[in-house]
Amino acid sequence: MAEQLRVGMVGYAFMGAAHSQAWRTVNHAFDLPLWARMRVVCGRSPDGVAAAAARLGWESHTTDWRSVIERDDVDLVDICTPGDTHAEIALAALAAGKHVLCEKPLANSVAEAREMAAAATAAQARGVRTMCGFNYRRVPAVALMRRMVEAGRIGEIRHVRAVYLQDWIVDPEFPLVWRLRKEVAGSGALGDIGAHIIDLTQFVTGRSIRSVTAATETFVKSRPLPTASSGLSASGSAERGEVTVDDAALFLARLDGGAIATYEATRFATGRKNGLRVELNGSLGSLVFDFERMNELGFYDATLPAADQGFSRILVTEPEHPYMAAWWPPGHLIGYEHSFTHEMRDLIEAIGVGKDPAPSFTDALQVQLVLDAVARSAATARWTEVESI
Ligand code: SOE
Repeated sequence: MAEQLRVGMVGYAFMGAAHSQAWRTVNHAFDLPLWARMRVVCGRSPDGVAAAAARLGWESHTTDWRSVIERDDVDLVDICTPGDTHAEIALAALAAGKHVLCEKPLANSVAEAREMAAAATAAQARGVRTMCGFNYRRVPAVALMRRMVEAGRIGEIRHVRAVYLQDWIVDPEFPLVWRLRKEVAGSGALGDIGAHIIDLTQFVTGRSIRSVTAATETFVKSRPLPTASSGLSASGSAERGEVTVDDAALFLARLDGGAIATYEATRFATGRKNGLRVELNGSLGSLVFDFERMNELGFYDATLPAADQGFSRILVTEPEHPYMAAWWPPGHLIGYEHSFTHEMRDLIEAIGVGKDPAPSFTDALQVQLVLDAVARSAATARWTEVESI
């Protein structure tokens, strides 16, 4: 058996469950230089984390995240907590020489993200690796989209059109969970799902957002305080609290290279459950990714004879397609959870061969700078430049 990569995970809700599935699966799907071992999971509730360890497959459990970092049988700390704890945990882990995988967005502020990126860069010299968990990069159809853009298949990109549409808080009586509190989440739809489409569009185009003009809205101003919550569901009490984050964020953007873009991130798109869609229009064609049809990539090839032109649908299940050789014969589809398995594949391989995985904490800092520019623009109703790294 390959050398072990011993993992300690902090947090065990939705992302913790998705990461656990990936740690359990990755070495059974891919031949990798290291074998992931699920040593310890950490959570605030003694009973909750004990049940999570049993359910998710962790060898031990604790309620003290610092003990995870102090253990000499943990090589990598996987941070699956709300954003208000990312910086403290990541900085402590890096100082202890642990590799770090941190869920998105990297932090709740630019200042924290800068500190984390600087610490990660310094740690690289000690062979310590970091990655931020923008999992949608690892959907095969998204990775293929990037490959086709890089190959020039759609020419010069003129338009980027990205939406991330959810509706889990349309009910005004849905409780005030942590994702709706600025002091915990940093922002609302903007940082939670807007971060995904910012990273994804910069990844597939290879271009960075340079300036934005934005509008945000909070439709429901107060909600019942939660009595219990898990993932995206919760139950409420009679007492109410103020919603301190955006319910929706819409912005226009200019990317380097000349493309102009539209972005929409909202949790009030009634009927849309996890509606992530990106369309690129170029001088030679277009590409469309729709998460609700995540095994397909839409392609319009304007170099064909006019009579042959039309949006085709590439079924992204061939062994030649990114990640797919590890799974099933052509035509057999994969799911949301595979994006996390692919994320762990790339992280383990990078650590095993001694290179820095992507997206780095510096890549994630750039996303944080875009989030900050959107928030500043929404507050001033002006076009706003994205600060430099
Ligand atoms: C809630 O909006 C959420 O769980 C996000 O936090 C995840 O990043 C996204 O992948 C699914 O929806």
